[in-house]
Amino acid sequence: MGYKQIVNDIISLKIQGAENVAKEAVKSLVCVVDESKAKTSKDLLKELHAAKDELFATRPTEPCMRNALEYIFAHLPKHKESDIVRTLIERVNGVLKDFADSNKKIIEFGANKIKNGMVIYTHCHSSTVVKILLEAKRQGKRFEVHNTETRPLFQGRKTATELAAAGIPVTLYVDSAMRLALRKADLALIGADAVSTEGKVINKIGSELAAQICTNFDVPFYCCTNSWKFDPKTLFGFDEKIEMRHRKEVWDKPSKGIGINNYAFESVDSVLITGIISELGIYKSSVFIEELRRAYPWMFN
Ligand code: RUB
Repeated sequence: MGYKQIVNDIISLKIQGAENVAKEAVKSLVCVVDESKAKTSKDLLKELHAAKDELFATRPTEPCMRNALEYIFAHLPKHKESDIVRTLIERVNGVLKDFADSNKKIIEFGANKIKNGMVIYTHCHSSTVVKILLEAKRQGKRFEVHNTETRPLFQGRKTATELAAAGIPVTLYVDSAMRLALRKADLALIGADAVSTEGKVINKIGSELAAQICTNFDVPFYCCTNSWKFDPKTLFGFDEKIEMRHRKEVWDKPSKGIGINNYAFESVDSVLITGIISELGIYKSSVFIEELRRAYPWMFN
């Protein structure tokens, strides 16, 4: 797949979910190098920086992608082309390895939360949550999943399809039946697109509603995420931007005079979050931020 194809697939959500977006974005830099006709190292760097800006703009609520790209660009040499390419590839592989290592731990910690006989609720499609559920199944645990379809683009169907293919009993609900989907749940696991310095988690629209319903029914509500989703700009008073997608995704040809809001994400208040399941362990939001500061000091600089 070429660079432009990856960009288009991220925009159209063919590639979706924070971690998949970040992985494909960093890999697309290697495509930029492969496809480049630049004659000088300066021109190559210019192309790479233009790609970075274009990738940033594809999905505005994706600090995992931004952190990964910033990390790669932070130490790119400025002169010899072979040095630039070598460092770029080393860093891309480094990011992918870090994601893979983190995943192993998140999957282990998350699967430990799942017990025989549980009903587990999830929303949208988080590759992290799906992997936790698959691992619990692999360990021989018997449980079922209730999930919501996630209008307007129905990522919930993707989740349900992947779980059913793995032999996990799964029941899909329309979004407005979220309360019913959660009434019999023992545990809610959702993903994360961003984590703010106040310990808020930004995830698919509907996530805070789910968290509020969990509070009513006393269902533990966990967000499953790697640490790269922390957004450092929230340290300095900038709010995480919530992506507003095209109205046509909601209603192709509405009658004249109808306004449509198509927010892709919303912020879940930290008081509603039982814990954040990350590679660092399972912590309340505020403790997670402290642990993060210890493990990834560069994110705070
Ligand atoms: C996907 C979504 C996912 C998070 C986490 O939204 O909200 O829960 O991105 O995913 P969209 P992961 O479909 O709009 O990208 O755990 O795979 O990083």
